[in-house]
Amino acid sequence: MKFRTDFLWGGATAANQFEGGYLEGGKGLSIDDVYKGGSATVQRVIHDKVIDGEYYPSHVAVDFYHRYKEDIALLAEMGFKCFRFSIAWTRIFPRGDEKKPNEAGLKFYDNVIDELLKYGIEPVVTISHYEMPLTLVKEYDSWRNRKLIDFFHNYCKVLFNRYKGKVKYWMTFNEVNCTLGLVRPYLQAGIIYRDDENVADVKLQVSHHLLVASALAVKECHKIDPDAKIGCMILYPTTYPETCDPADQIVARDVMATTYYYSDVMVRGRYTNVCTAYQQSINGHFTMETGDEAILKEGVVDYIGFSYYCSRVEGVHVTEYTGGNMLRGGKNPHLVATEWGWQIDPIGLRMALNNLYDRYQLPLFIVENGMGAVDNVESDGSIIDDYRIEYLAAHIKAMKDAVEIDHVDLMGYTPWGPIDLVSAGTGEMKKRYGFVYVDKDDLGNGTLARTKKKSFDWYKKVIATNGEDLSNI
Ligand code: BGP
Repeated sequence: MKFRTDFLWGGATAANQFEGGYLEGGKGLSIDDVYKGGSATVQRVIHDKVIDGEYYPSHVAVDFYHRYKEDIALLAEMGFKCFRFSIAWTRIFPRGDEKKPNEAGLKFYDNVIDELLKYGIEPVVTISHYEMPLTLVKEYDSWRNRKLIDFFHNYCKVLFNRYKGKVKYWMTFNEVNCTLGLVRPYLQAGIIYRDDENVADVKLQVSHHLLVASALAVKECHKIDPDAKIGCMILYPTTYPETCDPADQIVARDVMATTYYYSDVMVRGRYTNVCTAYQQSINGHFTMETGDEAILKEGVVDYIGFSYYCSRVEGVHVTEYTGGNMLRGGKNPHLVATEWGWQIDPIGLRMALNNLYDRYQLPLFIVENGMGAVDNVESDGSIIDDYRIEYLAAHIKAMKDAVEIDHVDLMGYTPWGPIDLVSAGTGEMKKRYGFVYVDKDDLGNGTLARTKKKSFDWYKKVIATNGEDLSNI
C-alpha cells in the first residue's frame, strides 16, 4: 500500500480569510465582514454593521480577489494537484434570499476555476466556509429558520449547474460539527444564543436544518453532475482519555458525540444511537418534517473531508486546558504546543484516520492541517521556516503509516493556507501557515507582496515524489 498515484496534493483556503474585495463585483456583507477578528472575539450580540474607521481583516484579507493569477501560478509551480477554496455565498447571493444569482460573482469563480484547470489543478470547493450572508442572520434568524434550507439549496443548484464538469470535488459546510461543540457558533451557523431561548432545542433544530441542507446539496450534486464527488467537512479533534481509569474512557467517548453527531448522519443517512443519546443527554427537542428522513437517507456523502491540527485530552479530572482550532481540550504532558497552545501530535492524525476509516469505510481527505507560526524575514529577504517543514513532514509520515501500515484509504492532503492568510481564530496575520509569505501585518499594513519561504521548495519536492522524500535539505 502506498499513496494513491492520483493522490490529491494541494493546499486549502477560505474566501473570507483569503480573497478580500469584500464589496466588489456586487458582493453582499457576510457575517465575517462585520466583526474585527477571530472567532475568539465573537460577542454575545450579533455584529451587524461595518463601523467607519475600524479595521476588519476580511475586507482586504490577502487580496486573492485581484491576485488570483499570480497566486495560482505559485501553486502550480509547487506542483499542486488540487486547490481547496471556498465560494463566498455573498458573491453569488449578496443577501442570500434572492432567486437569481449575481453574475459578476459567478464570473469571478469562473476565472479562478479556469485558471486552476489551465495548470491541471483540480478545484476542491467548500460551499460554505464561515461566511454566510449577514442578511440571513439579521432578517431570518439564521439556521433557526427552516427557510435557510431553501436558500442554501438554491445556491447549491446554481453552483452545480455552473461548474458541472469543471469541479469534481465539493464539500458542504466547513467544520460543521463546531455548531454543537461551541458556546457561540457564529462563524459556523450564524448563531449567538439568546437568553430567552432554550439553547438545547435551538442547537438540535439548527443542526437538523444544516444536516437536511447538506443532504439536499449532496442529492442535487449527484443529480446534476453524476461524476462529481461531494463530501462532508468536519473538524476532527483526536481525543485521548486522560488516564486508564475506565471513567475517563466514558468522558472521552461522550465528548466526541458532538463530532459524530454530524458525520454519522451525513455518512449513514440517519440519526444513530450516538445522536439520539446526545439529544437525550442535553434534554433537547427538535422538529422534523415529513420527508426529512428520506432526504437524510438519500443524501449521503461520497467521502469524508476533515481538518486536523492537534489532539486533546479528556477525563474526569482534567483541569488544565489548552488551545486548539475552535474546540479546546485538556493538556497532554507528552506533547509540546505551538505558540497558540495547539498541541502538536502527528500520531493523533494517524489515529484520526484510523478512527474515521474504521467507523465509516469511506475515502478520507485531509482538507486542513498545519502549524500557525510567526515567521521572521531575514535581512536578505529569505524566510527559513524549518519548524513548519518539521511539523508537516511528521504529519505526512503519520499519513504514510496510516496508508502503508493500517491500509486506510486516503484521497488527498491540502494543508491550510499555502499562501499566508488571515487567522479565523484570532484575525491575526502573524499566525502564518504558508509556503508563501504575504507582506501584511495584524493592522493591515504591508505591500501584500508574495515571497517564497524555504518550505516552498520542500513541499514541491514532497509532491514530486508523491510523499516519498520528506527530508529537509
Ligand atoms: C480551521 C478553520 C480554518 C482555519 C484553520 C486555522 O478551524 O476551518 O478556517 O482558519 O482552522 O485556524 P486559525 O486561522 O485560527 O489559525
